[in-house]
Amino acid sequence: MTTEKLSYSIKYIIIGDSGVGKSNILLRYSKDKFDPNHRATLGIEFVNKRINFKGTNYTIQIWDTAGQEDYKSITRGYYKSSACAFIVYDITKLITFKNIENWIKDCVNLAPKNIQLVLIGNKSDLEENREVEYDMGKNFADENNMIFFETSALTGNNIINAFNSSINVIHNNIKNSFLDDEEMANQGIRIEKNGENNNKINKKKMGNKNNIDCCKM
Ligand SMILES: Nc1nc2c(ncn2[C@@H]2O[C@H](COP(=O)(O)OP(=O)(O)OP(=O)(O)O)[C@@H](O)[C@H]2O)c(=O)[nH]1
Ligand SMILES: [Mg+2]
Repeated sequence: MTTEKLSYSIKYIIIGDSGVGKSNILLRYSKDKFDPNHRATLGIEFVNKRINFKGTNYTIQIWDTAGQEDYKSITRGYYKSSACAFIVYDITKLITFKNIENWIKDCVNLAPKNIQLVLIGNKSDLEENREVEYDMGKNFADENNMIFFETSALTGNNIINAFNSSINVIHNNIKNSFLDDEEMANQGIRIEKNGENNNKINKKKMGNKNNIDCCKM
């Protein structure tokens, strides 16, 4: 029997239309910051955030994708081996909610079948411009087995809750041994021993401040 303390690396992907606030959700979660300008993500970027959740160490490796159509051929390559997908719309733009179905189709076609889906209605601070009612998001999420939160990357509302509730599902799956090693690997969950991260790609071009690594691809 091993006495090594295991930790886990979990791959997340954030998808959704351009401008819904994907990069700012990640910025808020990883650095507790907000960028008022829309600097469209070009291709794909990732951030590693290390956390302790219920006594277990996790590296949450979050891949932030470009929402712009031009980059789809690049970003589609990053769905595989993801344990969790955040699918984001903007509560002030109905079209971004309507497009959620297309983003789910991409997940069904490209991601592992047991991927945990999280539906995020972002920009909840802009109540006066709301086009998508809370219940529309909640009902859609319930029908499609998704976790649901309305968030604001601007105020930080519900950002940590959204990550923690998805980590909780994955944590329970791991701790209750619902997944064997192969299923974990297929779902982007990597076991790390003594804090060693074996993924060579992650070590490329990484900064390392405050438990955060990041990289532009
Ligand atoms: N009021 C408000 N504005 C937000 C919020 N989140 C993002 N924004 C703004 O919306 C714009 C787009 O945000 P981004 O995070 O760049 O959007 P994105 O989804 O990453 O866009 P792409 O990289 O092009 O796919 C920026 O001007 C942000 O400052 C929010 O919660 N509230
Ligand atoms: Mg972006």
